[in-house]
Amino acid sequence: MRIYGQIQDRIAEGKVHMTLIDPAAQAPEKAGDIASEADRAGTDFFMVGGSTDIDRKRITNCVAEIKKSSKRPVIIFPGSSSMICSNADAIYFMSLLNSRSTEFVIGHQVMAAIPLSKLKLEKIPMGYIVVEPGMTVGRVGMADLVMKDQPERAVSYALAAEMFGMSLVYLEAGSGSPDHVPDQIIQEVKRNISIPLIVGGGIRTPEAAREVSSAGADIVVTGTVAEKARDVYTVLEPIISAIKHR
Ligand code: 1GP
Repeated sequence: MRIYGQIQDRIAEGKVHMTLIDPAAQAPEKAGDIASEADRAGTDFFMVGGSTDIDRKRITNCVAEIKKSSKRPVIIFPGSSSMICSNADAIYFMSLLNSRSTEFVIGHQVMAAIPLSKLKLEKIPMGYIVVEPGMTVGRVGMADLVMKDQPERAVSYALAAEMFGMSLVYLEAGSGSPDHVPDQIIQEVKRNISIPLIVGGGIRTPEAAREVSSAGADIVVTGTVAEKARDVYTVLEPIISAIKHR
């Protein structure tokens, strides 16, 4: 089954967890170790990517190691048009909707369009919205950040994504953010859209994960918490259990 169908099926059963692995943050072998522990802890999908530009070989090796460690699908989460590789299962064809630069709204996507059209890789169109503080992706992506007290702006972007026909909306506080996306923003966006909602950035504890999923996130993403953990399983298992209300 196609990956987007699998995501929808998972959401029909309950909340979904995705583990983000940044190929720039560690060697491919370490990425494989994280994937193996995250799989054991019950993650549903892997996302591979980040804001630091890396070459195709590095991302391909990272995906290969994850695939050796787990049968869960791997989705590329590209920071630029160069982050394409054919050994993943899918790629978010994403637009940073609130970027001040057309490069991140449509430029990279145009550059990637012909090479991507030649790959069998499933493309999942996604509207990406960066919320304060935004961290590296906010800076690199030249985001006109949605501030914490601007739920209506977030709703406007999310509705625009849905009306464009995108399959997912992603609310991003930025990797390593001190705070996750505020509950009110998540609640109001969720109330106004019918496509699945992903929330990530700054989720490090079971309490935060439960809060974000209770506010309305269909899919909760964690990255840094596993990359920094000495024991990935011990840190991730309670977070995933909190999201899934196990
Ligand atoms: C970043 O939303 C993801 O794109 C994950 O953020 O690294 O803070 O978990 P963290």
